[in-house]
Amino acid sequence: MSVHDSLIKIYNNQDAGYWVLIDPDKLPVEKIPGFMDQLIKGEIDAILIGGSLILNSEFEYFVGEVKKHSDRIPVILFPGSVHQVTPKADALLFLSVISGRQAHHLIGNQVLAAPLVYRCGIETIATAYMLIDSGRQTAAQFMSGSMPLPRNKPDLAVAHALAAQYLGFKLIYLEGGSGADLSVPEEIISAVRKTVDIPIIVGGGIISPEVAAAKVAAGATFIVTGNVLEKTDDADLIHKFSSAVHSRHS
Ligand code: 1GP
Repeated sequence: MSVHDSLIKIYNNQDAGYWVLIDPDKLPVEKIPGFMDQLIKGEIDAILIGGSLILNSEFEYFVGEVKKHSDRIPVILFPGSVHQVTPKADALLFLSVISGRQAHHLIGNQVLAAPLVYRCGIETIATAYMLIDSGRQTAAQFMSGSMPLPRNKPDLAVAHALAAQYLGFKLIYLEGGSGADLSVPEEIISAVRKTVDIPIIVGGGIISPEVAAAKVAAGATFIVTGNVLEKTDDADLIHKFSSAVHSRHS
């Protein structure tokens, strides 16, 4: 089964999934086996690897090490640039920053990446990436050179999400930005959920299992956390997040 098929299965069952974003700059390679062990025990559903800007020159090696220790958890690239393409992962979110109007981030980078992706033979999942205002400028906003969508205008988010669906995107990513002060508002998630019928990823600034559960209740299909696990001393936090996300049906 392709990674996309497995995501659609979760969506069609009206379940939700918990994904963890790993920034290669923040996890030393020697700590990968221990961290992966925690993720497997915490019953997460997918691993994202990527970042707006990665200084770690061993990207491909890093992804290979994560994959080696990932057991059956899919490893999905979440590239911030064309330099983050490698066949070592299971799939790649083929992103377009549709909230912006920067041609380079809408189609230019994708044209540069396409031959690399073709040579890799990696599965691609076309993903409409929408930056939502989160209180202050995030790295994703700065690097994309684009304005985020206002957080108090759900209709604008809905129109973008509909356009994405009509253009054939497979996933929508509502992004507050890594380390965001404010996560994506539930009003935006539920308005988009009511209108489009493709899975919705929500990430950025989700700092507790309760907040994750609220996003799922609003209609998120997949919840992404990154920073919060880098800062915690709570060994059980991963499991608390996955239980909160998986509890949609309980
Ligand atoms: C960024 O949504 C992810 O794309 C994760 O954000 O690091 O704030 O959890 P955080």
